[in-house]
Amino acid sequence: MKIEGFELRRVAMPLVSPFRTSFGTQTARDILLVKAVADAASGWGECVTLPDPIYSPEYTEGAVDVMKRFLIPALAAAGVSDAPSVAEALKKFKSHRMAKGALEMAVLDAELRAEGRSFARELGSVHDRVPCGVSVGIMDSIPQLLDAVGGYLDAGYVRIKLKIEPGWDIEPVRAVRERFGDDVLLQVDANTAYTLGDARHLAKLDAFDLLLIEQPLEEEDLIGHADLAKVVKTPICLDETITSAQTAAAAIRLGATQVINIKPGRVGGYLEARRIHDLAAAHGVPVWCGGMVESGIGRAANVALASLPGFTLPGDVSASDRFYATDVTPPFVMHDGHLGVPQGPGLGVEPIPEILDEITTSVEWVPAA
Ligand code: OSB
Ligand code: MG
Repeated sequence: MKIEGFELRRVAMPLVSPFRTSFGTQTARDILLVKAVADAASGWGECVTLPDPIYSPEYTEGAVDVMKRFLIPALAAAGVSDAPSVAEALKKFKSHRMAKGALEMAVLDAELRAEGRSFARELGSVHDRVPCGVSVGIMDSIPQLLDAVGGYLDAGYVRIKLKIEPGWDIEPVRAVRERFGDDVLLQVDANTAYTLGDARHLAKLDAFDLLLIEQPLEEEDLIGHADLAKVVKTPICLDETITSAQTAAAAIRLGATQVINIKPGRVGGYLEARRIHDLAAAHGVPVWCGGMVESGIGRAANVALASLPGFTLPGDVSASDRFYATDVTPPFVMHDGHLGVPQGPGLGVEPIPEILDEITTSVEWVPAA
């Protein structure tokens, strides 16, 4: 396969409702889609950066810049023609994993489409559908939260994740448990909003039988998470901290994480995501697939990944309409709390041309030959 270049396309997608986390509120997604154009086929990638470096050090304008200035020229210079050589060719550039992951995803999609194989088959899928969890933002009031959670449970979501921060933690969890009962699979995500000094406070969550508490402390604080795990009985699950199979191995060894949230963009792509899945499985550590409010492009690949055998907990793998009234691909629709795993070549889905045109805010062609 000869790669001719990459199309970098920005699309504007309004959210159905504001999504508030401890690091900020999103009302729309400005998504960078990457199309790898090769002689054999074209493929799509989605860069999961946010506009500001507030979840990860990466941000969308930075991703565009590093792709154009360094990553795509390096792929061209190395004559990269398949997905496994992408990470190798880009290794000399530090970090920028979301940017690298988006390019690798586009090349992988092109390669698989040319070969007529699906992401699911390539990654090692063992299920034809995956259970859906939903990430519920911080709200202005508890009644508002209970309405939102009730709506998601009625829609069929099998697991609820509540975003928390200091001042919005014990009471919202208590209220959801009281209203919806002990059988609901429930977990929380702090996005680094606490310090080790909050250990006693966080231990109050132990009363609510949560599946896990996600990323309570700063991303670099492995030791803090290991210490916290000795005070809090609820399993700790790292998100932001896990940037590679290497950091995952360190976190497991130190006892800093009992469960892992795997987000392909954060770790540099689907191939590294699979390595983390394999490593975790070898250590008996459950994993689940995280989300970055993806369009149908990223969602398709996440659903495929979530169907690997080690993904034993429901992920932040929701239907398109959780975030978007109009998705760029045919929408992912939930049936009985599950999404079907796409089985067609590559991602198994493609942008709908008219919708893509309508939501595109800019397109740039970067030759790789
Ligand atoms: O921490 O998991 C997170 C969204 C953007 C950035 C970080 C996170 C999230 C989510 C939403 O929780 C996940 C989704 O796409 O459903
Ligand atoms: Mg998280």
